[in-house]
Amino acid sequence: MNGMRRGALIVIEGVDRSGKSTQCKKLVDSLKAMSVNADLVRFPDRSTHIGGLIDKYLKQKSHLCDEAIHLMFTANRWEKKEEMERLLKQGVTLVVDRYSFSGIVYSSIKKNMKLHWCQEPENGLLRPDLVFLLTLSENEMAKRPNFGDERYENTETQEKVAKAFLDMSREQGDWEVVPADGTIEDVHKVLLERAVKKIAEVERKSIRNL
Ligand code: T5A
Ligand code: NA
Repeated sequence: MNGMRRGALIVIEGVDRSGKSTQCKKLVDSLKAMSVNADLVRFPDRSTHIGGLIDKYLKQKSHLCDEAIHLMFTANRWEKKEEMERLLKQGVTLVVDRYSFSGIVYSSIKKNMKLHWCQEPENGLLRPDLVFLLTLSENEMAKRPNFGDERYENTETQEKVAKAFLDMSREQGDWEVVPADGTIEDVHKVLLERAVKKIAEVERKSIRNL
């Protein structure tokens, strides 16, 4: 690779309110402060045309059947793939706020939606080098309810989501389950340490697909 080091693809997943966006932002800021070239990516990316349709759906301003919205979330990742790959090859580490695993989990917990069907359209997207799964105890989850009006923001769905994410973490390598009950700083320290290690580990490895 002629001295060219690629960036790492690092994903943060977890139930609503587990602190994903907070941690993604802090991680990018700390990496930059350490002179690591890093950037933030988030899904859904509500700024694209497809993202606008997803935003309307989440705000319950439109109805779409479960299959259609599933494929839109996936398409929202596909439309970013080339740009993400280009950045990684240029040496930029990408910290991603939700990814394919949210897509699979939130759809497959719905009635009549099969796990395999939900996984298939994600195949061929970039494979993360590291996935952090932020978990909350039931006690802490109850302290962070503050649900808004968006779809999926209810206790029943979140319990199913938490279980589905944990099931998924057992089947995958490169996943780190991180209890996120602690303070923002405590959780950040754990993520930063693991991320720095991973960035050094993958810089000469090729980029893989899901
Ligand atoms: N979805 C998403 C799909 O169905 N399919 C898909 O393919 C994808 C990608 C929107 C919805 O879309 C679904 C999943 C979602 O239901 P979103 O835009 O990521 O996805 O969701 P948001 O509502 O923006 O984010 P979350 O609700 O998931 O919250 P976060 O990002 O986990 O939490 P964060 O960082 O915003 O923090 C929440 C609050 O907790 C505090 C923060 O200050 C904030 O007030 N907090 C803490 N408090 C105490 N201790 C800590 N350690 C704390 N960390 C944060
Ligand atoms: Na978020």
